Amino acid sequence: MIPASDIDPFCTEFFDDPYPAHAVLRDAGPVVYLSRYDIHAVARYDDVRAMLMDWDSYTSARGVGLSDFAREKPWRLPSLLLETDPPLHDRTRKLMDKVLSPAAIRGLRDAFATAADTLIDTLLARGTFDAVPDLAEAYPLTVFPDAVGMPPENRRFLLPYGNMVFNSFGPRNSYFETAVADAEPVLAWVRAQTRRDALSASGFGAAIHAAADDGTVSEAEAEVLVRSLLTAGVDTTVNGLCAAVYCLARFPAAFQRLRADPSLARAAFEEAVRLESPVQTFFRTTTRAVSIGGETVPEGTKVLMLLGAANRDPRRWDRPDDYDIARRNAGHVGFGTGIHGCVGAVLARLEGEVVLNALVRKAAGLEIAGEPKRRYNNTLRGMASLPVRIVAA
Ligand code: OVM
Repeated sequence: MIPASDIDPFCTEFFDDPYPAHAVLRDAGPVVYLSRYDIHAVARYDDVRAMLMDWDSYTSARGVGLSDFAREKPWRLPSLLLETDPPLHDRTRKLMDKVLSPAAIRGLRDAFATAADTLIDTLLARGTFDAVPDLAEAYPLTVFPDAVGMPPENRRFLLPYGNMVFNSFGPRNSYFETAVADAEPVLAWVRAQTRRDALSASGFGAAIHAAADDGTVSEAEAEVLVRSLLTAGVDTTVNGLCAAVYCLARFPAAFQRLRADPSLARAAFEEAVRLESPVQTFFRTTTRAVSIGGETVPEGTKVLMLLGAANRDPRRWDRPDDYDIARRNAGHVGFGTGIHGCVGAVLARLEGEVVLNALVRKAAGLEIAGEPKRRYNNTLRGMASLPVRIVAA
């Protein structure tokens, strides 16, 4: 018997404090039927991980949101990475793996570190600032579009665009509708940024378009792959950086430990991604009857993977709710895993590392200086405002 629950994982109360509901869903069984949406959900670490690894039983090509592309017309032109299966997926993924390879990202390190130092110096001079717009958004909005090869104008337009797409993976609720209305004015601009002639000759964008020359992808496909970068490359790292600042502010011992050894910056960012899981959920659709923990789920079923719940599953993690920058957190699913595991993770980790490294080298402490305000999104966990104070070391 698959247990049923009327928990709504896409409502304000859930977003405000998802953790009690995560525990209920994990404890109910390996798979739970969510009656509100007529979907199934998986919240335990082992089962989420097994689903991520089994792309053949759990397709992405029917959409990784609530909507089933076999039954509903896709809301946007599907992504050539996220919303595909092998073999199409492997052709585009191979290209993106090359464009975002560790070697390519290594070449960005100095510029990214300099930008982080400059930003933290500016924030130190102010003392009190809002860590969301002034740090978590400001940093990716400079370094990432630079790396893609975008012009300097209108980069903030990427935020409402990403907010819309990440909302679109959930139900057509008021968060989605509001996000669509907010993004409408920037849609034409984003589209235009994906064209070859909009992008500088160096950068990820040009590297993707160069693959159109040898026929690896078509020009139209290259534009859709650049769209993936612009969609998935900003809001995710914004919420990752926000998560890290929020963790370090709430766990002052971790901040001091990091200050004593800034080489832990990479681990500190990783642990924030585990604990806060900026990308909370994705769906898969079963391609056959599957067994989850001994329960049979029929073909054509939408299954919600609660990455955030898996990353705090006490079956897998000791003191799961502690921010412990020294823990062995390899294997967390904050970046997913398997063939769809985050293609930009190397870049995201570089951003997290250099920002936290600059912060703890230059600041003696970090504290919350006002009421944090959550930003509600059907997929992303993050904040609209996080007032903080830092003082120079
Ligand atoms: C894409 C895409 C969009 C949103 C998220 C994502 C986390 C990918 O268009 O490929 O991965």
